[in-house]
Amino acid sequence: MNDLDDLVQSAEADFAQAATPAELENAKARYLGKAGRVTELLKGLITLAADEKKSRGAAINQVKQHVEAALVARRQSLADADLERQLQAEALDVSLPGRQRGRGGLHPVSRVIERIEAIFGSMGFEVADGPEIETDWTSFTALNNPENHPARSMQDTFYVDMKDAQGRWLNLRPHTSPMQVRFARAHARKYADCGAMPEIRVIAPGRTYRVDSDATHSPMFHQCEGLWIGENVSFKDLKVVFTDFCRSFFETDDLRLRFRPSFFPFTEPSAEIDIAFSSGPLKGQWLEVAGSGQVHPNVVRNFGLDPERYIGFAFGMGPDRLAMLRYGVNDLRLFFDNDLRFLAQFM
Ligand code: 2NM
Repeated sequence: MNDLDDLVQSAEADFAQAATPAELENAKARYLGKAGRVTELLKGLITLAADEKKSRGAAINQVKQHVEAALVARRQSLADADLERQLQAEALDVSLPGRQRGRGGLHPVSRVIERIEAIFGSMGFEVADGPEIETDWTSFTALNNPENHPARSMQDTFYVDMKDAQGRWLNLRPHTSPMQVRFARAHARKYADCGAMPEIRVIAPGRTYRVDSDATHSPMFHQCEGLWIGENVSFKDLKVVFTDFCRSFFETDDLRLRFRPSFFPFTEPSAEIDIAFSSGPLKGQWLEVAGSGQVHPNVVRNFGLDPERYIGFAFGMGPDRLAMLRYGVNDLRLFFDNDLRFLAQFM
């Protein structure tokens, strides 16, 4: 091996040793720099005779080209390695689930109420709204509760330590009927001079309050009452409307309804409405879902209407209980603890 071959091998070895671009440029200087080994060889040509200069010069140029090629190759492989390292470091696992913003959702009881509103809305019912603090008159008297009725007692109803301008005690409404009293009275007033009145068809959903607390009773609970008053509205209409509602709400025709005689001060006759599914986990079990009845003539009168002319029915149900049935929840209190681990299951 002559000195020129040795130089090429030595350069290749030095370049391979260089672990960084900076080390590589230092190694380059040792061969191709001003005082580098290839440069020194070229300088040495001066001392040679012309013919020798030509062949030796050509050989050195060959060496220079090999060294330069080795340098370029090593530069490239260092750059490749660097890129590879960078790609590894910045690698993304595109199969990981994205980080999303929490979307939130409606409370299961709110969803049930929206469902009730949509179903009754499709049957022409409006939705009433009203205050949660009511008066003795709208909560009890207008609804035909006698003065000494136990529902009026402090054991059953939350009172507010205040009276309204007419001197009536205020309470947290124990049912949503006061909204219907307000709605019916406003409706009756609106058409008072018309000689005829469009039917009242309204539901009243919302929060209600009673002194009661265990696994199936919460001091705050929800109610949704319905009212249909006209000149020719009968118990048959109640049966049709409520049967339709149950089938829509539970998304099955596979259920039976039972109207069981009962008593409420504001309706006469009155009936509890029970349903039984013909299949599924609750098959054959009678479940009480609502109270109902033909609105008492005294209540129709308190609506501002003539009970000889106007007649109809009302019903009341518990969205909380319907939510328990729909979502298979056995403790009512879970709905009101506001534990997101529980509530998030219903989004
Ligand atoms: C029920 C059961 C039966 C009811 C009565 C009225 C009104 F305003 F017409 F008097 N609204 N809701 C009613 C009737 C409520 O809840 C179990």
